[in-house]
Amino acid sequence: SIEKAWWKEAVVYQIYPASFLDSNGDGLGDIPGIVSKVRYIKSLGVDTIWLSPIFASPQKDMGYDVADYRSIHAPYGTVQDVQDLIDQLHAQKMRILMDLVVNHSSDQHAWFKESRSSKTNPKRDWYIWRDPKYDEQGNRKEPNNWKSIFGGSAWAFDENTSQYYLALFLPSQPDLNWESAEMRKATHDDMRFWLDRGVDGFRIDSMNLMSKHPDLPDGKVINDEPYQSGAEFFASGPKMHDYIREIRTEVLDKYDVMTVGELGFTKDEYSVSQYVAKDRRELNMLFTGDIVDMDFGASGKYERNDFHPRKIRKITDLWQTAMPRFDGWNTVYLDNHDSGRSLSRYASDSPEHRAMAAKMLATYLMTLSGTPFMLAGQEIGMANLGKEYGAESYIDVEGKNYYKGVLKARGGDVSKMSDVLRELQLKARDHGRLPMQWDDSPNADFTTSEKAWMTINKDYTEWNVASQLDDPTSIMTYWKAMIALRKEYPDLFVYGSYVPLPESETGEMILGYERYSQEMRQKSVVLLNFSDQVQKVDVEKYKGFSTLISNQGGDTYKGSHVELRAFGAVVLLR
Ligand code: ISL
Repeated sequence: SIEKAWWKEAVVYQIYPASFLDSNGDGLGDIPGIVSKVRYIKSLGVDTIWLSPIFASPQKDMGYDVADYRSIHAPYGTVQDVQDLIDQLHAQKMRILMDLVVNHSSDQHAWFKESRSSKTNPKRDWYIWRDPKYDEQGNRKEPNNWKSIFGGSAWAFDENTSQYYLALFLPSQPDLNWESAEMRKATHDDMRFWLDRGVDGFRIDSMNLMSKHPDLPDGKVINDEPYQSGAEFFASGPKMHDYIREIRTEVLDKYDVMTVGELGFTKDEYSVSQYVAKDRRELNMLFTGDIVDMDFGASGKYERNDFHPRKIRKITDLWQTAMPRFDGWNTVYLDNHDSGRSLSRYASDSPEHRAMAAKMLATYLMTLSGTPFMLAGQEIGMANLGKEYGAESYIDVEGKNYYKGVLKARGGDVSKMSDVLRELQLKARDHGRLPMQWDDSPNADFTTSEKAWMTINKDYTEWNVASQLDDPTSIMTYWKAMIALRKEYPDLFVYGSYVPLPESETGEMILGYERYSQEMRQKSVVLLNFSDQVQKVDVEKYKGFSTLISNQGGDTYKGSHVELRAFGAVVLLR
């Protein structure tokens, strides 16, 4: 049987600090804004928050470029404000996770400034420096062919010392060299700085990129482009598990905390399980990425690849059954700050389906094993920016770089960009970062400034917190009920076993699964309609079950079958 733990029973609420609430009228969210909403967050039933980075940063990648891990980006507040937030959360018996961004730093970090100052600087090897290569004509070339995750070469040339440094994201985000024991020690100290202030754990950014193949070999060439992925050599390198175990024994084991690692590129279930299998004593859980990439193409995020319910069936079945086999634990999530809203991508944000679809997805998140993570705004059915927003509305560096690259390749002809715009409208990171919609007053009450730091989705006049708070039929009310059910039935929904219902029983548009508690004391059946059509499911074999919750109201049983409305969700219990 599965060992119980607070972090397995937690329900986590992700806050993107820039976009939650602006308390001082500068157009940008801030820490005091979050403090003022602690009671609101608690009222949802969630018990833990994850804060995306709030640290001192030039904000080239919205704080994922940290210049000093021990001070706070001034417009967000101060270390004292963060202490206040930690204390207020703890007073409400809630917890807080911070983002640990240590695969790379900002180029404005004191460590990098020292490192780049000379080849003999003691911190030179805290980053990854290499000599240039030269082609037959004597032209300078990068040390290898790796492609940056944000486009272009993964190497940046430094004139001062005539060497390249590795930067897998932006050139202003140099990769730290985890081979350096001194650098690792300094990073451990930074972690302790926050743990000693009461932080309850970390979401570890780009976790498995910390160990690269020591020879940094060329990536496999799969097309005629100048740069190739190289991920087979920079993800989950040979020392990855050593670094994680060292963090455990040197730092984390001295505190009662949880860790969730962001895991990219590594996909096979055995390798994945090695980070979270209990006997390995590494991390508590992972973001495996596949669930937010279901509509990405083989050649990259913005290649068209339509969502189909079969994809979520496959991924859900895979991890729900693999984790117990390896005695590991996982997360359950559909949204984060790196993509479009799941409501708009995997379900529907059209006016007639939006509320049903948002509730259906909430049902998914709250009835599976693993620790659920929701993104602020999910509780009110926040959606992507609509079709009326053009390319100029997209300000995030990832989408912008992509758009610029394609535009250049197409000779700068904007009229040829409609396919790219369509993909941005679905998947751009901007959608996951839209300011929170608090009420229908100007700027959704997110800020008193005339101009928010980014677009506020104009649908806020209808879709906002205030309008849903006291409405028994609202998305928010349903979310609260779903979270409460998870807390009421942990043996079933948190720790229970998972049995998939085959497509032959549910039809291809329905995701169905059974949950069993120990010794089968409780049994539950979850049926989720991922289509905008009515679907019928035969439930003859579930005689004696009754409806625990449903997003479609009224009686869901029609004799021997359940009739699911468009985006309907039904949970049966016995
Ligand atoms: O954003 C992505 C897809 O749109 C991912 O490829 C993402 O870059 C990757 O998952 C790593 O993400 C994390 O580290 C990045 C940062 O930009 C992301 O916001 C963060 O979640 C660099 O720190």
